[in-house]
Amino acid sequence: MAAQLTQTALKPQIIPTNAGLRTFAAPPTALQEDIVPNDLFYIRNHWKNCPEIDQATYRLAVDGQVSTPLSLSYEDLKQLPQKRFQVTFECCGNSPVPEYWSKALRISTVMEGIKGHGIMGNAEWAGVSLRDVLKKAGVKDSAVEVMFEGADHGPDETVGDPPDVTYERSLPIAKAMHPDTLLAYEMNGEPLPLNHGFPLRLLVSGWYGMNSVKWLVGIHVLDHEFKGFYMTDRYITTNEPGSAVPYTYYTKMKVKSIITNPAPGEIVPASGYTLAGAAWSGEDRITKVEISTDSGATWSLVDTVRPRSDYSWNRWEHQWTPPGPGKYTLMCRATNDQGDTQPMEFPNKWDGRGYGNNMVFPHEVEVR
Ligand SMILES: Nc1nc2c(c(=O)[nH]1)N[C@H]1C(S)=C(S)[C@@H](COP(=O)(O)O)O[C@H]1N2
Ligand SMILES: [Mo]
Repeated sequence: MAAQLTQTALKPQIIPTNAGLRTFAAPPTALQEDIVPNDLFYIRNHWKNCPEIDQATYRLAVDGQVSTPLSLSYEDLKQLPQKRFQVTFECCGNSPVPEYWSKALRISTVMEGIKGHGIMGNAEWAGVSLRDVLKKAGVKDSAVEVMFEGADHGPDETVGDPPDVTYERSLPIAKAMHPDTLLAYEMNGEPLPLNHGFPLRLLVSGWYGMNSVKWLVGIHVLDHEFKGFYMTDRYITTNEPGSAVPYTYYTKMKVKSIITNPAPGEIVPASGYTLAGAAWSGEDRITKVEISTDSGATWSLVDTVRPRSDYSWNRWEHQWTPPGPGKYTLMCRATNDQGDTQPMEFPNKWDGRGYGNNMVFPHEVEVR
């Protein structure tokens, strides 16, 4: 019995990031492998209980600016041509700087999971092109956006107001019609787990996580911009005072990279060590990853950047022989094919939310 308890304690588990048990981060070691296993993949739910949908009676409504409104069963969706590929995504609240740990979450206690970069993951997804479903319904010329309705609703998690709001997000028609925007029913070869949106979720390849609506029950084609609560009151950043555009609405993921090896607390041997990590940039390509082992004073190109698979992160490695025992601050910095490089500091300082942090992160290590 005692042995069994020890075994359970050693098994890596997702880590709560808020007191309401709505968000769980992947443990740092789960980000060391190419694919994050389903039971360690981060969970971001707006309400504690997720909807339990019966696959047999499930229907997906497709309506609005279409010539033929549809009501599709799980089996109907399975009949359509399948697409299967890897997609990395992160919550736009991933990697908040320490000043925002409690502020962004409106809690006084800092939960362990909020530290680091665990509110992200990479998995292999299978499903159908949203485009195929929209084409079946016949999108009218009047269409501007497509709104996605989740089955979950309730009072807003932080302030309780609105008292009953549904998780709904929209996409511009061009992204909705992109062949790699998926309606996913499988995650790493298994039916979508309950917490990840069973039986069906939207998967907006290359974009921040909040766009990928889980427990998807409605696809509504609109002739106007959708102004729902989770579009206009959440997941935005107030721009610097005096900016021409007042808000940033997060869409495609910004260029970013992290160090995964060594994991926090892991001691690096003085004889040498292979540093490793991941780099990604939404729809764009990573062209360069640099590493610094002296707090950003000097930089060199990492030894190896592995090609990404579809929309996955790029894994990278770098051989390091430390000058000697002691404490070091490591950093990695990625650049994409648009010429964007990670900033050295948190980019949205004036805003209280902590979203969209793609800064170069200090990674403290001890060499013995
Ligand atoms: N219906 C619904 N979809 C949702 C959410 C939600 O709470 N309800 N959370 C969103 C957010 S903020 C993120 S980051 C991702 C997280 O997906 P995951 O829990 O599968 O990792 O789902 C998005 N889709
Ligand atoms: Mo999120």
